[in-house]
Amino acid sequence: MKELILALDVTERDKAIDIAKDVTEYVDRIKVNYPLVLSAGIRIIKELTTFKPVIADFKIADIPHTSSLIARIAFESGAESVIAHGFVGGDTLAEVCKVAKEFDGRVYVVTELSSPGGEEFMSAVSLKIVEIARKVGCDGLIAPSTRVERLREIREVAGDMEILCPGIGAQGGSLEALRYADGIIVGRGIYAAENPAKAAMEYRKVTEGV
Ligand code: OMP
Repeated sequence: MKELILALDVTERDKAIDIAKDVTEYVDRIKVNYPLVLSAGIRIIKELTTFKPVIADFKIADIPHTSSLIARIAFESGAESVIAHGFVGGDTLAEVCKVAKEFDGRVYVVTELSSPGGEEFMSAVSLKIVEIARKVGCDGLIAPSTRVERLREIREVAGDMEILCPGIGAQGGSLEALRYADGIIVGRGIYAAENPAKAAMEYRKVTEGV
């Protein structure tokens, strides 16, 4: 069985809570990104933890000190893991991992974005990002379901590091990603569906079957 993570990119607190309530039995974790935190406030993380563990997707991408402050706020606000960009280099990743350890938290590192633009710059260095994330001791990687062949290469370098794949549904990514990933991240395919619970249940069936 693989993990199903809801990317809750809505911009209203009440809507976020309603959707979380509706889908909670089908998803393993909830990922919160800037659209929700900037509109509902950082307290939304704690609120959502009453349903499922929350990943704070702040795509941390700054100098080590600033990045460590961001990670600390995320963990103090109740997040169980954070997402950082890998292109910032090993010094920033090491600082973020240090903070995560204090909270027993996890750090996921973006290898290359799942969107077409991810191929313009990030593809060229994503395998190196995997090596650095691994060396520094980060827990997992975010890798594209939209480029399965690249995902396979990332898995080869990643060894047994956890890999989570966004892009399925709205971005046209392939469920074939589940061959190499430990879990999938689905946003609009669930929260923008006419019936989010039903959509989540369908994705659950798929992730359960592999
Ligand atoms: P949907 O495209 O609506 O399913 O949402 C995908 C979610 O995954 C969004 O929250 C994105 O910010 C996130 N994401 C990507 O889509 N592509 C990536 O390469 C990395 C992420 C991420 O780090 O979660």
